[in-house]
Amino acid sequence: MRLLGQKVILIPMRSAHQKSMIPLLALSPLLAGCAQSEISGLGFEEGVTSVNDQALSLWQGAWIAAGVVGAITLILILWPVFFYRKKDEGFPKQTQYNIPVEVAYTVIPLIIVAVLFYFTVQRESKILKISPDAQISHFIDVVGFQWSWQFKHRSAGEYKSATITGSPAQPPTLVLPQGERVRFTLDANDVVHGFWIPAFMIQMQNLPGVTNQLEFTANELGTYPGRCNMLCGRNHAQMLFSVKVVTKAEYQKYLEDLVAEEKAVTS
Ligand SMILES: [Cu+2]
Repeated sequence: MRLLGQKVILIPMRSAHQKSMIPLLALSPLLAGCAQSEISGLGFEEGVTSVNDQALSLWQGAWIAAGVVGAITLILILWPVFFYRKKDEGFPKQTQYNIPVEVAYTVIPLIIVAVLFYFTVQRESKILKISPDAQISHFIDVVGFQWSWQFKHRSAGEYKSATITGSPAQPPTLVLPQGERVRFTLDANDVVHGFWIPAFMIQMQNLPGVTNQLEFTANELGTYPGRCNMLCGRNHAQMLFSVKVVTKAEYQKYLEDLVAEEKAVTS
């Protein structure tokens, strides 16, 4: 179409309905990847391990507390913006040395930190509790080294130990039995590493010369990514591993195969 010598391109107008659909459509691929439980768990699922059972409500509570504090702060910022706009050129009334206000903004953050601290310590002490050996089904040593992991499965029936050692080229898999309590003993050969399984809401450091211990039960079958989360050197980013939760029978079979492999190599 030409109007006064200029070419005019007609662009069809989108209806209001179409416009309102755009953000929803943009979000749908993101939301489609999330299970309902992941949304309510703010990125984490309930019941995946015994640690999730303790840590998830702390995670949700901290976000709710942060949301409430954020909303109150936003209201306090917007309130003067809308209701106390500049009305004249006069210098506004000054309220410095207002003791009640200064006491309030000192005491309120202290209370928030104290409440978060209390619940964190309470959950952490439950998560880090070490049970009597008789209540533990399996013992696994986790050794971090530059730049991979070694998992040594101990006290598995008649097997003394079965070991899997990874490399940056071949990241190892940590196989765990579903529903059985496992005690992990964490060590490092060289520098500090961080044993981290994000979906299980756990991370604990592997320290040279110090032995750390952690126990949990993996409850959901599946494969989960694991990482080192301490910057431990040039190839830190390659310190990947997988965690595979299998049935008890599959775990026993896995140990048998691992022992057979070790025997074949050493004989
Ligand atoms: Cu590392």
